[in-house]
Amino acid sequence: MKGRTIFALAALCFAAPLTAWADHPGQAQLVAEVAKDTGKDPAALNALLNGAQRQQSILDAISRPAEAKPWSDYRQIFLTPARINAGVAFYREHQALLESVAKKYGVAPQYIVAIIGVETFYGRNTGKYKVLDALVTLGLYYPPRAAFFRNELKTLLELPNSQLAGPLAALTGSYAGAQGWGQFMPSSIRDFAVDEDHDGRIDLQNSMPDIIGSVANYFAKHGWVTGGPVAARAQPDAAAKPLTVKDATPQWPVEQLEAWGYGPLQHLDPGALASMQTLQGANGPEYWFTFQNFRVITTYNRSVMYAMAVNQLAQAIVDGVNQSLSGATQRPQTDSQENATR
Ligand SMILES: [Ca+2]
Repeated sequence: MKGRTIFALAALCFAAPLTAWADHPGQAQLVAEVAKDTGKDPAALNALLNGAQRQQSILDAISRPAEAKPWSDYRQIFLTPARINAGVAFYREHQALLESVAKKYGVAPQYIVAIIGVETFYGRNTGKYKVLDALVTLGLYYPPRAAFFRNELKTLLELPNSQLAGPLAALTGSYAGAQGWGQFMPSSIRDFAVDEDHDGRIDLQNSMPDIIGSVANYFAKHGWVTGGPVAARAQPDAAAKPLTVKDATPQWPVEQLEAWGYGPLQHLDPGALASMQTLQGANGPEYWFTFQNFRVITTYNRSVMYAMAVNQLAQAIVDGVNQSLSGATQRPQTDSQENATR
């Protein structure tokens, strides 16, 4: 019996390299689909996928329950002096590029800076996981989100090399497979990334014009309103009508919200469509009119706290740039409404 087991093990060891034992579940079907869509060589696709590994650390990361932090705690993660100051420095270093790209796409430059500040601390933390491992693990070994991540894996395999920051097998990113300074998923690279420096490649890791242009184009394609407001504080009166708000979609004119008891703390266009968001601040609930551009930020990450952190970081960066330029004539482009949204 013992002898036979050893023999069987030895046979397995010799046989293993000759078989397809390393295939991931669903790999053959995936390779067939990608090869059909793109004409890519199935053998090369299989080699790529066989080099990818299911990573337990990725499954652990995505399964970790999200902490339900109140806004007052969440805000402190992103609105730190270090992140604000680095954003001001980034803005000044890339001011000409930022403002020309923002103008071209009709968006506000400080929001581009704030997105990459919140996502990766201005490129310092773009992620250490292999993107292929991340998407193989979540697309093929994580049933709760398999439909989404398998599609992202397929898209990654279908992207032309000219839209990747390097060889596909070597790309790194977040545990969810997001890449570059703006943390784009493969479908966002395909649909929204741009070759802003016109070198024939899209490189969201190394080309500052491509990084900035791609975030700007993402905002523009998701409906950013040029010069439009983002968010403004409200002061509800004691009899304010309770509202059920499920997301950041603007659904009531400002004047309707005012009639229901939500007074704005600054002048707002009475006809502008707004949502009314409640956040748990350090001194109790905060009420916010939020507008279309706020909703656009939530397409990047659906969390209302995320969008508010981006909004407030953007404002803090503008304030810092203006202070550092005080006395000089050149000031960053801002919009009076946006500038008064804190
Ligand atoms: Ca480029």
